[in-house]
Parts: sequence; C-alpha cells; structure tokens
Amino acid sequence: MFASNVYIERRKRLISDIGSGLILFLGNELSPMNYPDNQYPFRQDSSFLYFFGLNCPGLAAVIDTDQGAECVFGDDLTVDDIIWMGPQPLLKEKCQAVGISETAPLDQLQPLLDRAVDQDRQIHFLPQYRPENVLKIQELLDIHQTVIPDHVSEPLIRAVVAQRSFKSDEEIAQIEAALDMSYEMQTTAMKMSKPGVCEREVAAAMEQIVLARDGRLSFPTIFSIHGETLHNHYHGNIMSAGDIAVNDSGAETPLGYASDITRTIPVSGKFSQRQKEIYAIVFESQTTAIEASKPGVEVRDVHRLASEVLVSGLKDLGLVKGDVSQAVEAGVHTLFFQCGLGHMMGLDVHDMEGLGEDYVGYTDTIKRNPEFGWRSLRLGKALEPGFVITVEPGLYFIPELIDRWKAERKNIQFVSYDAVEKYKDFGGIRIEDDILVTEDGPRMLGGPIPRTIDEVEAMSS
Ligand SMILES: [Mn+2]
Repeated sequence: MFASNVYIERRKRLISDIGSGLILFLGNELSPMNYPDNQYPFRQDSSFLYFFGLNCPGLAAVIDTDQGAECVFGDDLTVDDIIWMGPQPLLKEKCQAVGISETAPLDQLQPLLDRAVDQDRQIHFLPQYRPENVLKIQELLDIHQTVIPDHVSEPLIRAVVAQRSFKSDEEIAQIEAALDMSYEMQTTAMKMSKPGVCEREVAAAMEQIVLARDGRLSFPTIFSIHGETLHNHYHGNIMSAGDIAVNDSGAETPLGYASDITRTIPVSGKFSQRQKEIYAIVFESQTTAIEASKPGVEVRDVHRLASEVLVSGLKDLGLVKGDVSQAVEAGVHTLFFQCGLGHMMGLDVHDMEGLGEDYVGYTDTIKRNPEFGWRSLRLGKALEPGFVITVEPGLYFIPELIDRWKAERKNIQFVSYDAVEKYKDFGGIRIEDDILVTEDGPRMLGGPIPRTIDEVEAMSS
C-alpha cells in the first residue's frame, strides 16, 4: 500500500467535500465459483482500496463527516480460521498502516447505522455492483434491493470521481509498473505468434507473466485472429500464415492499478500489403488522437477527429467516397469503428465504471450521444491534467454488419459496398496505448512497446 498519509489526505478531502452525514463504504467479499469454499481470487472494491488501502475481504467502513471520525468494521480471525488460513495481522494493525485508529467488530455496524437512521442523519453510499453487497445495503439500511439505485448518494459519487479522476505521481508509478508487465506480455505475444500456434498458448504465456510478477490480468485477455469481434474471449483458433492477431490485454499491480494495451500482430511475421494499408490508417488515427489529447479538449471531439482520419484513409483505399467530415457526421465511420476511442484507466481498467459511466465521462452539459457507435464512447468530456486515458481506435470488418448496412442501402452515397465486400474476410486492427494528460500535453505511459509496422514486424519475426 501507499504511505498512510496518502489515504489520510484522500479521506480528509472526501469529508470536506461531503460536508455532513455518514459515508458507508462496503468492501468486497470472497465470491464462490462452484461451491462456497472454492472461491475466485479476491478483488477488493476499487473505491475501498482508494480510501482505505485494505486489501482483504469482509470489511466495511464508516466516515462520520460531522465529527471527522473514521471506523473500519471487520472481524479478526479465530483460531479455527487460523488453522486453515494461517495467522494474519490484526485488523487494528492493518488499519494503523492506513491512518485509521478506530476499528470495531462487524456486528457493531448495524446498531451504529440504526442510531444514525433514528437521528435522521443522511447515510451516503455508492452504487453497488455485487449481489452480496446489494443485500447488505438492503439489510443495513432497510432499503429494498430494487430501489437501492434511487438511494445512492450522487454527492458521494461526484466526490469520489472528482478525486479518482486525477492520478497522483505514486498512482502513475503504479500504472507504469503495470505497463512494464504489458511490455512483456505484448512482446512475448509478438514472438510467440507463429503459424500452427494456438491462441490459448499465447494467452496462457501472458497470464504467466503477470502471475510470476505478483500481478494479475486487469481484465480477461482478448487475443484473437478474429479481431473484428470487439471483445472476443475465445482462444481456440490455430493461427495461420496471413492471419493477424489482435492482442488487447492488461496487467494489474498488487496495489490494483491497471494497464490496457492493444497491438495487432502479423502471424507470419510480416503484414500483407492490404494489412499494412489498414494498419497505417489506424496508426495515423491513433497518433493524431494522442497528439490532440490536451487539457481542455473534449474527448468527443478527439473521437470525431480519429474517426475522420479513419474515414479519410478508407476513402484513399476506395471503400468510402464523398466529403470525409460529412461522412463522419452521417455516422459512416461506425460501419468500421463501432466503439469508443477510449476510457479512463486507474484502479479499474474502465476506471470507476461501477460508479456510473456518465458521471465519469460526461457532464451536465456534455451528454452522451445515443447514436450507434457514439453511444459506446465512455469518455466524452474535456480532458484535464492528471487524467489517464486509453486511446484505442480500430478498423473492424464485421461481415454481419456490412451485410445489414448493404441490405438497408445505409449511407449508400458514402460507402462503396462493392469495395467493402472484399474486406469481409479481413478481420480487425486495433492499436491502444495509455496516456497521461499533462499541462504540457499528452505523455504516453510506460516504456515504448513496438507500435509502428516496422517495429511490430521486427519483434514478430
Ligand atoms: Mn481499453
């Protein structure tokens, strides 16, 4: 964990932002896979980690903003537990390391909250995404689970987003530690991707890299020769010469910080001419988007710019015709680029998504565009120094989507369907990097991972 002062300062600011009432944080529980004692690896809630740094199950915390009091609730292991799990530091000891002096057994949480309810005090809590924590809120606060979303605290969401959106130096160092693992993952995948190798061998090698470094995957690996499927988690294809494999993968450090990098790898070691042409368009789109990622610039405008570069490149290849900006205005890019340009990244790979994407990526005046493609843009608002974002344009040739648009004669004035037909077997290309927005402009985080055609080919052959 970080120095205790980091957590103390974060909570201090939260107390002053919220002003009155109690704040209730629920940590995560161990979650069973197939029977109660066989559990998924534990992952603490990211906001709990952010404010309390305590990476163990079975905890809750209450901050009394009126009195400035903070208490962590949890039970120490019994001798029966220690027989199975070994000795652990006492909760009190763990809490001292994050600047909390008051702890209490879990059974004292309910009476404390009951007293607060009796006194008509407000109890702030965040949206819950785990069923057991939904049930805990129902029990603790006597709010039926179906209406809990109506009772979450918008001021608390906003206060948490306001802090977590701006990464401190020690957080940047964590993200770069995750990116060191990404470097190993990506370059290993480039070297391993050969004709006859199964995708899952590469996925397994990447997972070994993070496990051996006391990390884990920050999300299930996407490694596929069918990169046109945006979130393809099937790893059963045998790679052949001429295939390109999309490797969208990330690591998480022991403190919980993520990386998220995508490279597209030529299985034979060399891209074909056609693959080079599409790769070069995505590369130019990404480079342009990264350069544009400066403080004050709205990401929805960067997304539009990146889309225009994509469409302009496709126009040069004869797949699109007409005026490029009018084509993007008409949504032509969404035939080839169906998702968003990127998202915030930090303790969650899609940072704070559990708090509500629109609180993280949009504002009261900058609203999400509900149209196809645009609605998948998780982050649209203006960039500020301290934001860490991903920039991940791509071109995806999805046969079913092409067939549907063609049948509907959709955007027929802009799309040369006869030319697009020839790309239905192409697959997809995505390039993704993690960027810190600074006063001086964008900074690509981590050591450089091969990204140009020449660099990727050199590492892949
Ligand atoms: Mn991403």
